[in-house]
Amino acid sequence: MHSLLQDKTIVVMGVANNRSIAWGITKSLHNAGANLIFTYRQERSKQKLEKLLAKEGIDPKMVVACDVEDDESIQHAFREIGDYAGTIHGLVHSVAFANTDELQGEYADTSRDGYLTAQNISAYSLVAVTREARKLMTEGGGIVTQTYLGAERVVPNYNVMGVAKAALESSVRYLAEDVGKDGVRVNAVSAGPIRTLSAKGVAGFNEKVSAIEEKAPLRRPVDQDQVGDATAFLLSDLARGVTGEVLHVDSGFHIMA
Ligand code: NDP
Ligand code: KAL
Repeated sequence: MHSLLQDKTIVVMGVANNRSIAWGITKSLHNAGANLIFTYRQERSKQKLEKLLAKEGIDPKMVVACDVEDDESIQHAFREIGDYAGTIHGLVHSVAFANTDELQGEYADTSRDGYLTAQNISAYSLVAVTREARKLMTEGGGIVTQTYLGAERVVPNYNVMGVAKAALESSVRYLAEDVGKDGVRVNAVSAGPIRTLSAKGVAGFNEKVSAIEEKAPLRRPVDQDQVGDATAFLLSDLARGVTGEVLHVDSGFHIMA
């Protein structure tokens, strides 16, 4: 396992704290031998990240600020990464945001601003970071984003985020075609519900975990480590024939009627 991503340099976006899916991914990538670079938005996330890395004994290659709402911030971050690290082999996109008041009630009530915010941060950001990251993937590579079943089906309260995730999943396919000629693969993991900072306080979350425990073939909840290992697989040569794919890591919940 330790050699799966040996000598690979991978950029991880979206660690906010120890519950973040991106933190589960970090541990899997580290165990697989990867060198890691991190991006963060809020200073608070950077502090949490640095504490976690120290505690886990992970020595990051770089920690760089990157607000995916801002093209200049993205370009600046990847220029710094290129200048310091040179070639990268992977990118993990684990970032999403919608206003809390749009994550309840009817989707029909979504405001134009709220719609655009969700699309901007949660879907367009993958397009923008893929464009910058591919320039540094001179030896080919893998890009993995995080999505949810609400992209495919109507999940109460997920609303505007479901529509943003539908755009994200479609972007995975279109981007896979664009960058495939450079030997870069683009895939998504569709995770079951995991209690993270983002999930905190959003309506209907607990019921979603109960539904997995009752209805999913494996009858147990999904955790960050399971998503981490699936992401490590998709970034590795084991998945060299896989691109444009959405891999469900949800105890099989999505196959049930
Ligand atoms: P977290 O709250 O731990 O992570 C969300 C991250 O998004 C934070 O690190 C946050 O950074 C970052 N972020 C938000 N806006 C921006 C921005 N403008 N620029 C840069 N970073 C930004 O939650 P999760 O780990 O749950 O979420 C990670 C991904 O997993 C998301 O795409 C989510 O939709 C997806 N997902 C989550 C599931 C779950 O059940 N938790 C299920 C399926 C998918 P900061 O705090 O520094 O602003
Ligand atoms: C059906 C589910 C129940 C929950 C409904 C909506 C969940 C939306 C996810 C979205 C990413 C949440 C937010 O954007 C929260 C935001 O409005 C407030 N939180 C923050 O600003 C915190 C501090 C920062 C760190 O968060 C972000 N995002 O920056 C869906 C469940 C079952 C599965 C989930 C949670 C899916 C998912 O996409 O996260």
